[in-house]
Amino acid sequence: MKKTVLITGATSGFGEAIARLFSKNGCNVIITGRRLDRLQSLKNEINSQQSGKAHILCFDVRSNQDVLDAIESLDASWRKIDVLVNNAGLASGLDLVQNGNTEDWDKMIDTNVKGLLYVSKAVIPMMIEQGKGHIVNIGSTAGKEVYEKGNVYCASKHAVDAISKAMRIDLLQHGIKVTQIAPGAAETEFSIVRFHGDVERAKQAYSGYRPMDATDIAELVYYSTTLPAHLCINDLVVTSLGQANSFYINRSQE
Ligand code: NDP
Ligand code: 8X3
Repeated sequence: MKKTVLITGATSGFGEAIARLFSKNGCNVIITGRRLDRLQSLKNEINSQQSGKAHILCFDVRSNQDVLDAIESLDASWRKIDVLVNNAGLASGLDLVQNGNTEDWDKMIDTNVKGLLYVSKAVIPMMIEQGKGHIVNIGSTAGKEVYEKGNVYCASKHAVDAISKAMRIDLLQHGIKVTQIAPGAAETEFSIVRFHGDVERAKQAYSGYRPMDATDIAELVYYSTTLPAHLCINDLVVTSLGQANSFYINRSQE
């Protein structure tokens, strides 16, 4: 029986790479995000090239009603979700707290924290009914440390850290695994979004060292979900060789 994997934020970066890797390995993937054109081209690619199949759910994780409607729309062949990857998220802006833009704050908290909770709440009852499942939350080193101007993004990822620990406790009785993967810097569209479309500024975040890329994170998500049934990676912090933590990056390749 093929596994079914629901990935939020599959239109770009980590989520897109995760969808490709799981479908390549024979899993059926439910790919989600707000950009329907990207979801459609990823679905076409997966359905024509990979052994797993793709199904699209296009919704904004910030709307609880849209999340519920999307999950409710799944027919029986897609409702047995084995793995949920809570990946959709963003940083918006990089400002001192006293200069922060409250629209940026709302976006980060509503997406990274409330969105993750809404999707989880919609999917968990299916996993409880099955008596198994695996939730992988994409946190960040920003959920382990706080850096200058990171304020609200760091707070949102500290919330993911806390929610992951709490979910593991609450779901223990149901045999549902909960893993947090907390990456450092990886080159995706993340910094372009953080800097509101400023591509040059985004590039500078990765200058002088080799950051991780989306396929690195996909490999770790896949690894953590293919361990023996009795094992669960609780928390996995990962950076590239050039990064020690949020503060120390060896940019000597400038
Ligand atoms: P990208 O910007 O490349 O991808 C972000 C994904 O999230 C997109 O598919 C986007 O889809 C989706 N998304 C954003 N907002 C929403 C929303 N409101 N509703 C639904 N989907 C949404 O960034 P990454 O791949 O790098 O980021 C993925 C996750 O990894 C995020 O949670 C991020 O915080 C985390 N992370 C990233 C790191 C990095 O250095 N890149 C390091 C540590 C953690 P769409 O716009 O189509 O809705
Ligand atoms: C993304 C990594 O260092 O920008 O979560 O916080 S960082």
